[in-house]
Amino acid sequence: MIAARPERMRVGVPAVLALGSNLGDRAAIIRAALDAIAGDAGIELGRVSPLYETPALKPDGISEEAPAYLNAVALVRTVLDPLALLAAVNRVEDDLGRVREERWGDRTIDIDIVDYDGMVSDDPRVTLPHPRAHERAFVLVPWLDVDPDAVLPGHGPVAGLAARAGDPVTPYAGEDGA
Ligand code: A4P
Ligand code: MG
Repeated sequence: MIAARPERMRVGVPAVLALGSNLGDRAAIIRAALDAIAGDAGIELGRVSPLYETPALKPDGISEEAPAYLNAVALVRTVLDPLALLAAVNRVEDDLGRVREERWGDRTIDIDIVDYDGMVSDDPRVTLPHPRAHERAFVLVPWLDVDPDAVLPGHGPVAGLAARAGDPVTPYAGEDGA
């Protein structure tokens, strides 16, 4: 009998999730979100980036008044379609006390789908890739940590995008992000 190659036994498709928190015990909340994602029957959690501290980006630019974020990126594989994956991560947000008030408002946890198997979609419910990921160092830098060869569909290699993105990201000393 020929042994199956490990790749063949993998199920689902790869996706990239971005996590951000700027309220409460940010590191603990991101860790709890990752645990909940890992516990979802339809999602297999892969590599998780370190945490980065990043000033809050508001619709009119970076705000030093708003609480700073911790951001991280997680690679997953999933058998869920994009809408079902979004519903799953929205449930995790809700369970962790996310309140939706203002756009880009402060939040305990935000989980975005950055990339879903290279898919391109302008569905407003789940736009792929995430429409602002290409210009955000707080997404690109941690993504590069977990996948140095990553490519953002329609925008090119993440390494080049990260080098061009201007927002400051600082490795978070308090945690290892795992
Ligand atoms: N939606 C569409 N496409 C997606 C996708 N690919 N992933 C829809 C996730 N959601 C997607 O999301 C609003 C709507 O986007 C949902 O109905 C969903 O169907 P939301 O999470 O309720 O609200 P939001 O996150 O405030 O809105 P938005 O426009 O997605 O915000 P962004 O662009 O994600 O920005 N600053 C720092 N330093 N770090 C951050 O992480 N995050 C934001 C949020 C702003 N500033 C930040 C950070
Ligand atoms: Mg969001």
